[in-house]
Amino acid sequence: MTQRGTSEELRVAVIGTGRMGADHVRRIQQVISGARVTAVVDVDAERAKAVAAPVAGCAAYSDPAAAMAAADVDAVLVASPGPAHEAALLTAFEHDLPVLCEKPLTPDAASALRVLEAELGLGRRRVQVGFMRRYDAEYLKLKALLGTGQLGRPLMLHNRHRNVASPPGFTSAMLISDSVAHETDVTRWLLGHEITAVTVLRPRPSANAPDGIQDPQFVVFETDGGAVVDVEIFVNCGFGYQVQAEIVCERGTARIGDGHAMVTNMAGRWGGTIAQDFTDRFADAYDRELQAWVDATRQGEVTGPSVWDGYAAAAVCEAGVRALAEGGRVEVELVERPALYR
Ligand code: NAD
Ligand code: ISE
Repeated sequence: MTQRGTSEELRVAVIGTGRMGADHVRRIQQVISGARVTAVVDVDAERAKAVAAPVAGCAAYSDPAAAMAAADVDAVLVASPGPAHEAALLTAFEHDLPVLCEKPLTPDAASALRVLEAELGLGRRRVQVGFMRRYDAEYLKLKALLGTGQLGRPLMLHNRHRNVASPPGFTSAMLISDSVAHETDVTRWLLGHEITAVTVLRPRPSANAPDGIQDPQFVVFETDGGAVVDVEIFVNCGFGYQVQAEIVCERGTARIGDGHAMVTNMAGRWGGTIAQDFTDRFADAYDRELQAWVDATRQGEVTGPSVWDGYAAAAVCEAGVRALAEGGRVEVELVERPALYR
Protein backbone atom coordinates (compact mmCIF):
# COMPACT_ATOMS: atom_id res chain seq x y z
CA MET A 1 0.00 0.00 0.00
CA THR A 2 1.23 3.53 -0.77
CA GLN A 3 2.59 5.39 2.25
CA ARG A 4 0.53 8.35 3.46
CA GLY A 5 1.49 11.56 1.62
CA THR A 6 3.66 9.94 -1.02
CA SER A 7 1.11 9.35 -3.78
CA GLU A 8 1.20 11.77 -6.70
CA GLU A 9 -2.47 12.60 -6.43
CA LEU A 10 -3.91 13.90 -3.20
CA ARG A 11 -6.10 11.16 -1.72
CA VAL A 12 -9.12 12.82 -0.17
CA ALA A 13 -11.70 11.64 2.37
CA VAL A 14 -15.00 13.51 1.99
CA ILE A 15 -16.96 13.64 5.25
CA GLY A 16 -20.69 14.15 4.74
CA THR A 17 -22.11 13.04 1.40
CA GLY A 18 -25.23 15.20 1.28
CA ARG A 19 -25.78 17.96 -1.21
CA MET A 20 -22.37 19.69 -0.96
CA GLY A 21 -20.33 16.59 -0.16
CA ALA A 22 -21.66 14.62 -3.14
CA ASP A 23 -21.10 17.64 -5.41
CA HIS A 24 -17.51 17.97 -4.15
CA VAL A 25 -16.91 14.24 -4.83
CA ARG A 26 -18.06 14.83 -8.43
CA ARG A 27 -15.87 17.94 -8.64
CA ILE A 28 -12.73 16.15 -7.39
CA GLN A 29 -13.30 13.15 -9.65
CA GLN A 30 -14.45 14.93 -12.81
CA VAL A 31 -13.57 18.63 -12.78
CA ILE A 32 -10.35 19.49 -10.99
CA SER A 33 -6.92 17.90 -11.22
CA GLY A 34 -4.38 16.50 -8.78
CA ALA A 35 -6.73 14.67 -6.41
CA ARG A 36 -9.02 11.68 -6.16
CA VAL A 37 -11.55 10.56 -3.57
CA THR A 38 -10.43 7.44 -1.69
CA ALA A 39 -12.98 7.58 1.15
CA VAL A 40 -16.43 8.96 1.76
CA VAL A 41 -18.11 9.10 5.15
CA ASP A 42 -21.71 9.60 6.17
CA VAL A 43 -23.59 8.70 9.33
CA ASP A 44 -26.14 7.47 6.81
CA ALA A 45 -24.16 4.37 5.74
CA GLU A 46 -26.38 3.71 2.73
CA ARG A 47 -25.81 7.21 1.44
CA ALA A 48 -22.04 6.87 1.79
CA LYS A 49 -22.14 3.55 -0.08
CA ALA A 50 -24.23 5.04 -2.89
CA VAL A 51 -21.80 7.96 -3.34
CA ALA A 52 -18.74 5.66 -3.17
CA ALA A 53 -20.09 3.03 -5.58
CA PRO A 54 -19.27 4.77 -8.90
CA VAL A 55 -15.83 5.98 -7.70
CA ALA A 56 -13.01 3.49 -8.38
CA GLY A 57 -10.96 2.74 -5.26
CA CYS A 58 -13.28 4.67 -2.93
CA ALA A 59 -14.26 3.10 0.41
CA ALA A 60 -17.46 4.01 2.27
CA TYR A 61 -17.38 4.65 6.04
CA SER A 62 -19.96 5.70 8.61
CA ASP A 63 -17.34 6.80 11.19
CA PRO A 64 -15.21 9.87 10.28
CA ALA A 65 -12.38 8.77 12.62
CA ALA A 66 -12.05 5.41 10.86
CA ALA A 67 -11.74 7.10 7.46
CA MET A 68 -9.14 9.56 8.74
CA ALA A 69 -7.09 6.68 10.15
CA ALA A 70 -6.99 4.93 6.76
CA ALA A 71 -3.55 4.70 5.15
CA ASP A 72 -4.79 5.87 1.75
CA VAL A 73 -6.11 9.24 3.00
CA ASP A 74 -3.87 12.34 2.72
CA ALA A 75 -6.43 15.10 3.23
CA VAL A 76 -9.99 15.69 4.40
CA LEU A 77 -12.90 17.66 2.99
CA VAL A 78 -15.50 18.29 5.70
CA ALA A 79 -19.02 18.69 4.29
CA SER A 80 -21.10 17.44 7.20
CA PRO A 81 -23.53 19.89 8.92
CA GLY A 82 -21.88 22.73 10.90
CA PRO A 83 -22.43 21.20 14.38
CA ALA A 84 -20.35 18.14 13.32
CA HIS A 85 -17.36 20.19 12.09
CA GLU A 86 -15.55 20.63 15.41
CA ALA A 87 -15.23 16.88 16.05
CA ALA A 88 -14.11 16.22 12.48
CA LEU A 89 -11.50 19.01 12.61
CA LEU A 90 -10.05 17.90 15.94
CA THR A 91 -9.76 14.31 14.66
CA ALA A 92 -8.07 15.55 11.47
CA PHE A 93 -5.57 17.47 13.64
CA GLU A 94 -4.82 14.25 15.58
CA HIS A 95 -3.92 12.59 12.27
CA ASP A 96 -2.08 15.72 11.05
CA LEU A 97 -4.30 15.90 7.96
CA PRO A 98 -4.87 19.08 5.96
CA VAL A 99 -8.56 20.06 5.76
CA LEU A 100 -10.94 21.96 3.56
CA CYS A 101 -13.88 22.66 5.90
CA GLU A 102 -17.17 23.84 4.44
CA LYS A 103 -18.55 26.98 6.07
CA PRO A 104 -19.40 27.60 8.83
CA LEU A 105 -16.16 26.58 10.58
CA THR A 106 -18.43 25.78 13.55
CA PRO A 107 -21.84 27.17 14.53
CA ASP A 108 -20.72 29.35 17.47
CA ALA A 109 -17.74 31.36 18.70
CA ALA A 110 -16.81 29.10 21.65
CA SER A 111 -16.45 25.99 19.47
CA ALA A 112 -14.62 27.99 16.77
CA LEU A 113 -12.21 29.21 19.43
CA ARG A 114 -11.56 25.61 20.55
CA VAL A 115 -10.65 24.73 16.95
CA LEU A 116 -8.44 27.83 16.73
CA GLU A 117 -6.63 26.89 19.93
CA ALA A 118 -6.14 23.32 18.69
CA GLU A 119 -4.66 24.57 15.41
CA LEU A 120 -2.45 27.01 17.30
CA GLY A 121 -1.23 23.99 19.30
CA LEU A 122 -0.06 22.43 16.02
CA GLY A 123 1.99 25.57 15.38
CA ARG A 124 0.94 25.87 11.74
CA ARG A 125 -2.19 26.27 9.66
CA ARG A 126 -3.96 23.06 8.64
CA VAL A 127 -7.42 24.35 7.57
CA GLN A 128 -8.86 26.25 4.62
CA VAL A 129 -12.45 27.34 5.38
CA GLY A 130 -14.99 27.03 2.56
CA PHE A 131 -15.90 30.68 2.08
CA MET A 132 -16.05 30.13 -1.68
CA ARG A 133 -17.14 33.64 -2.63
CA ARG A 134 -13.45 34.63 -2.33
CA TYR A 135 -12.92 32.49 -5.46
CA ASP A 136 -15.88 33.88 -7.47
CA ALA A 137 -14.81 35.81 -10.60
CA GLU A 138 -17.04 38.82 -9.85
CA TYR A 139 -16.02 39.11 -6.19
CA LEU A 140 -12.36 38.79 -7.26
CA LYS A 141 -12.82 41.69 -9.72
CA LEU A 142 -14.40 43.80 -7.01
CA LYS A 143 -11.59 42.99 -4.59
CA ALA A 144 -8.99 43.85 -7.25
CA LEU A 145 -10.69 47.18 -8.02
CA LEU A 146 -10.77 48.12 -4.34
CA GLY A 147 -7.09 47.21 -4.14
CA THR A 148 -6.19 49.78 -6.82
CA GLY A 149 -7.49 52.56 -4.57
CA GLN A 150 -9.20 54.25 -7.55
CA LEU A 151 -12.58 54.32 -5.82
CA GLY A 152 -11.19 55.77 -2.62
CA ARG A 153 -12.15 54.69 0.89
CA PRO A 154 -15.14 52.30 1.19
CA LEU A 155 -18.04 53.90 3.06
CA MET A 156 -20.88 51.41 2.66
CA LEU A 157 -21.49 47.93 1.29
CA HIS A 158 -25.00 46.83 0.31
CA ASN A 159 -25.62 43.08 -0.01
CA ARG A 160 -28.62 41.08 -1.17
CA HIS A 161 -28.70 37.33 -0.55
CA ARG A 162 -31.78 35.49 -1.78
CA ASN A 163 -32.55 31.77 -1.92
CA VAL A 164 -35.56 30.23 -3.66
CA ALA A 165 -36.66 28.27 -0.56
CA SER A 166 -35.16 27.29 2.77
CA PRO A 167 -34.53 23.56 3.38
CA PRO A 168 -36.54 21.65 6.04
CA GLY A 169 -35.38 22.44 9.57
CA PHE A 170 -34.00 25.87 8.65
CA THR A 171 -34.54 28.26 11.58
CA SER A 172 -34.70 32.06 11.90
CA ALA A 173 -31.25 32.01 13.52
CA MET A 174 -29.86 30.03 10.57
CA LEU A 175 -30.66 32.91 8.20
CA ILE A 176 -27.75 34.52 10.01
CA SER A 177 -25.49 31.65 11.09
CA ASP A 178 -25.82 29.64 7.87
CA SER A 179 -26.56 32.26 5.18
CA VAL A 180 -25.32 35.69 6.34
CA ALA A 181 -22.15 33.85 7.41
CA HIS A 182 -21.06 34.43 3.80
CA GLU A 183 -21.56 38.21 4.04
CA THR A 184 -19.59 38.36 7.27
CA ASP A 185 -16.65 36.87 5.41
CA VAL A 186 -17.16 38.94 2.26
CA THR A 187 -17.28 42.13 4.35
CA ARG A 188 -14.09 41.31 6.28
CA TRP A 189 -12.25 40.16 3.12
CA LEU A 190 -13.33 42.99 0.78
CA LEU A 191 -12.89 45.81 3.27
CA GLY A 192 -10.07 44.41 5.39
CA HIS A 193 -12.04 45.52 8.47
CA GLU A 194 -13.31 43.57 11.48
CA ILE A 195 -17.05 43.76 12.16
CA THR A 196 -17.66 45.38 15.53
CA ALA A 197 -21.45 45.42 15.97
CA VAL A 198 -24.58 43.86 14.49
CA THR A 199 -28.20 45.05 14.38
CA VAL A 200 -31.03 42.98 12.88
CA LEU A 201 -34.31 44.49 11.67
CA ARG A 202 -37.30 42.23 11.17
CA PRO A 203 -39.76 43.03 8.37
CA ARG A 204 -43.15 41.34 8.61
CA PRO A 205 -42.37 37.76 7.42
CA SER A 206 -43.21 36.76 3.88
CA ALA A 207 -46.38 34.67 3.54
CA ASN A 208 -44.11 32.17 1.74
CA ALA A 209 -41.84 31.67 4.75
CA PRO A 210 -42.43 28.45 6.72
CA ASP A 211 -44.51 29.02 9.88
CA GLY A 212 -42.60 30.82 12.60
CA ILE A 213 -39.58 31.68 10.43
CA GLN A 214 -38.48 35.33 10.43
CA ASP A 215 -37.79 35.71 6.71
CA PRO A 216 -36.63 38.14 5.36
CA GLN A 217 -34.23 39.92 7.75
CA PHE A 218 -32.26 43.12 7.32
CA VAL A 219 -28.86 42.90 8.99
CA VAL A 220 -26.55 45.87 9.62
CA PHE A 221 -22.84 45.57 10.42
CA GLU A 222 -20.57 48.31 11.70
CA THR A 223 -16.84 47.88 11.09
CA ASP A 224 -13.66 49.03 12.82
CA GLY A 225 -12.79 50.95 9.63
CA GLY A 226 -15.92 53.09 9.97
CA ALA A 227 -17.94 51.41 7.22
CA VAL A 228 -21.63 50.48 7.47
CA VAL A 229 -22.75 47.29 5.74
CA ASP A 230 -26.27 46.03 5.15
CA VAL A 231 -27.46 42.56 4.17
CA GLU A 232 -30.93 41.70 2.96
CA ILE A 233 -31.28 37.99 3.65
CA PHE A 234 -34.39 36.43 2.12
CA VAL A 235 -34.29 32.62 1.91
CA ASN A 236 -37.82 31.98 0.60
CA CYS A 237 -37.97 34.57 -2.17
CA GLY A 238 -39.40 31.97 -4.55
CA PHE A 239 -38.01 33.31 -7.81
CA GLY A 240 -34.32 32.52 -7.86
CA TYR A 241 -30.89 32.51 -6.23
CA GLN A 242 -29.41 35.99 -6.15
CA VAL A 243 -26.26 37.27 -4.46
CA GLN A 244 -25.51 40.91 -5.19
CA ALA A 245 -23.15 43.45 -3.71
CA GLU A 246 -22.64 47.18 -4.24
CA ILE A 247 -19.76 49.01 -2.66
CA VAL A 248 -20.04 52.77 -2.16
CA CYS A 249 -16.71 54.57 -1.87
CA GLU A 250 -15.55 58.18 -1.66
CA ARG A 251 -15.01 58.50 -5.42
CA GLY A 252 -17.40 55.97 -6.93
CA THR A 253 -19.36 52.75 -6.59
CA ALA A 254 -19.07 49.23 -7.99
CA ARG A 255 -21.72 46.54 -8.18
CA ILE A 256 -21.62 42.78 -8.86
CA GLY A 257 -24.10 39.91 -9.06
CA ASP A 258 -26.63 41.29 -11.53
CA GLY A 259 -26.28 38.10 -13.53
CA HIS A 260 -26.71 39.79 -16.91
CA ALA A 261 -24.48 37.37 -18.78
CA MET A 262 -27.03 37.19 -21.61
CA VAL A 263 -30.00 39.42 -22.30
CA THR A 264 -32.59 38.28 -24.82
CA ASN A 265 -35.15 40.37 -26.73
CA MET A 266 -38.23 38.45 -27.78
CA ALA A 267 -41.96 38.93 -28.28
CA GLY A 268 -41.95 42.51 -27.03
CA ARG A 269 -39.98 41.73 -23.87
CA TRP A 270 -36.32 41.69 -22.83
CA GLY A 271 -34.67 39.68 -20.09
CA GLY A 272 -32.45 36.84 -18.93
CA THR A 273 -32.52 33.90 -16.57
CA ILE A 274 -31.90 33.83 -12.83
CA ALA A 275 -29.83 31.01 -11.28
CA GLN A 276 -31.92 28.77 -9.06
CA ASP A 277 -29.33 27.77 -6.49
CA PHE A 278 -25.79 28.18 -5.23
CA THR A 279 -24.43 25.09 -7.05
CA ASP A 280 -25.28 26.91 -10.29
CA ARG A 281 -24.41 30.53 -9.37
CA PHE A 282 -21.14 29.62 -7.65
CA ALA A 283 -20.13 26.53 -9.69
CA ASP A 284 -16.91 28.20 -10.92
CA ALA A 285 -16.10 29.48 -7.44
CA TYR A 286 -16.36 25.98 -5.92
CA ASP A 287 -14.16 24.61 -8.71
CA ARG A 288 -11.49 27.28 -8.14
CA GLU A 289 -11.75 26.88 -4.35
CA LEU A 290 -11.10 23.12 -4.49
CA GLN A 291 -8.35 23.42 -7.11
CA ALA A 292 -6.60 26.05 -4.96
CA TRP A 293 -6.86 23.75 -1.91
CA VAL A 294 -5.50 20.72 -3.78
CA ASP A 295 -2.65 22.70 -5.36
CA ALA A 296 -1.62 24.31 -2.07
CA THR A 297 -1.91 21.04 -0.14
CA ARG A 298 0.26 19.19 -2.65
CA GLN A 299 2.88 21.91 -2.11
CA GLY A 300 2.62 21.44 1.66
CA GLU A 301 0.97 24.86 2.02
CA VAL A 302 -2.32 26.16 3.42
CA THR A 303 -3.93 29.19 1.77
CA GLY A 304 -7.37 30.84 1.60
CA PRO A 305 -9.78 31.65 4.42
CA SER A 306 -8.25 30.63 7.75
CA VAL A 307 -9.53 29.34 11.07
CA TRP A 308 -9.27 32.96 12.26
CA ASP A 309 -11.68 33.97 9.47
CA GLY A 310 -13.99 31.13 10.49
CA TYR A 311 -13.81 32.18 14.14
CA ALA A 312 -14.46 35.86 13.34
CA ALA A 313 -17.45 34.90 11.18
CA ALA A 314 -18.81 32.69 13.99
CA ALA A 315 -18.44 35.53 16.51
CA VAL A 316 -20.23 38.00 14.23
CA CYS A 317 -23.01 35.50 13.53
CA GLU A 318 -23.42 34.80 17.24
CA ALA A 319 -23.82 38.54 17.87
CA GLY A 320 -26.30 38.64 14.97
CA VAL A 321 -28.37 35.79 16.38
CA ARG A 322 -28.49 37.63 19.73
CA ALA A 323 -29.49 40.87 17.99
CA LEU A 324 -32.27 38.97 16.21
CA ALA A 325 -33.56 37.47 19.45
CA GLU A 326 -33.17 40.50 21.75
CA GLY A 327 -33.46 43.44 19.36
CA GLY A 328 -31.05 46.34 19.40
CA ARG A 329 -27.35 46.58 18.62
CA VAL A 330 -25.01 43.80 19.81
CA GLU A 331 -21.25 44.32 19.92
CA VAL A 332 -18.93 41.62 18.57
CA GLU A 333 -16.29 40.31 20.94
CA LEU A 334 -13.12 38.83 19.47
CA VAL A 335 -10.02 37.51 21.20
CA GLU A 336 -6.72 39.07 20.16
CA ARG A 337 -5.66 37.86 16.71
CA PRO A 338 -2.81 35.34 17.13
CA ALA A 339 0.42 35.89 15.15
CA LEU A 340 -0.25 32.70 13.13
CA TYR A 341 -3.15 34.48 11.42
CA ARG A 342 -1.66 37.93 10.87
P1 NAD B 1 -26.84 18.00 3.77
O1 NAD B 1 -27.80 17.89 4.90
O2 NAD B 1 -27.33 17.89 2.37
O3 NAD B 1 -25.71 16.89 3.94
C1 NAD B 1 -25.04 16.64 5.13
C2 NAD B 1 -24.67 15.17 5.15
O4 NAD B 1 -23.81 14.94 6.29
C3 NAD B 1 -25.87 14.25 5.31
O5 NAD B 1 -25.80 13.22 4.33
C4 NAD B 1 -25.75 13.69 6.74
O6 NAD B 1 -26.23 12.38 6.89
C5 NAD B 1 -24.24 13.75 6.93
N1 NAD B 1 -23.80 13.82 8.32
C6 NAD B 1 -24.42 14.36 9.40
N2 NAD B 1 -23.63 14.28 10.49
C7 NAD B 1 -22.47 13.70 10.09
C8 NAD B 1 -21.28 13.34 10.75
N3 NAD B 1 -21.10 13.60 12.05
N4 NAD B 1 -20.31 12.73 10.04
C9 NAD B 1 -20.49 12.45 8.72
N5 NAD B 1 -21.60 12.77 8.04
C10 NAD B 1 -22.58 13.39 8.72
O7 NAD B 1 -26.07 19.36 4.00
P2 NAD B 1 -25.30 20.25 2.90
O8 NAD B 1 -26.24 21.26 2.33
O9 NAD B 1 -24.54 19.37 1.98
O10 NAD B 1 -24.32 21.09 3.87
C11 NAD B 1 -23.13 20.52 4.33
C12 NAD B 1 -22.16 21.65 4.71
O11 NAD B 1 -21.93 22.46 3.57
C13 NAD B 1 -22.66 22.58 5.82
O12 NAD B 1 -21.57 23.02 6.58
C14 NAD B 1 -23.25 23.74 5.03
O13 NAD B 1 -23.26 24.97 5.73
C15 NAD B 1 -22.28 23.81 3.88
N6 NAD B 1 -22.84 24.43 2.67
C16 NAD B 1 -22.07 25.32 2.02
C17 NAD B 1 -22.56 25.94 0.88
C18 NAD B 1 -21.71 26.97 0.20
O14 NAD B 1 -22.25 27.72 -0.61
N7 NAD B 1 -20.43 27.04 0.46
C19 NAD B 1 -23.82 25.63 0.40
C20 NAD B 1 -24.58 24.68 1.10
C21 NAD B 1 -24.07 24.07 2.22
C1 ISE C 1 -26.18 27.55 2.40
O1 ISE C 1 -25.69 26.80 3.47
C2 ISE C 1 -25.07 28.23 1.69
O2 ISE C 1 -23.96 28.27 2.12
C3 ISE C 1 -25.49 29.01 0.52
O3 ISE C 1 -24.39 29.58 -0.15
C4 ISE C 1 -26.43 30.10 1.00
O4 ISE C 1 -26.90 30.86 -0.09
C5 ISE C 1 -27.61 29.49 1.74
O5 ISE C 1 -28.43 30.52 2.23
C6 ISE C 1 -27.13 28.63 2.90
O6 ISE C 1 -28.24 28.04 3.55
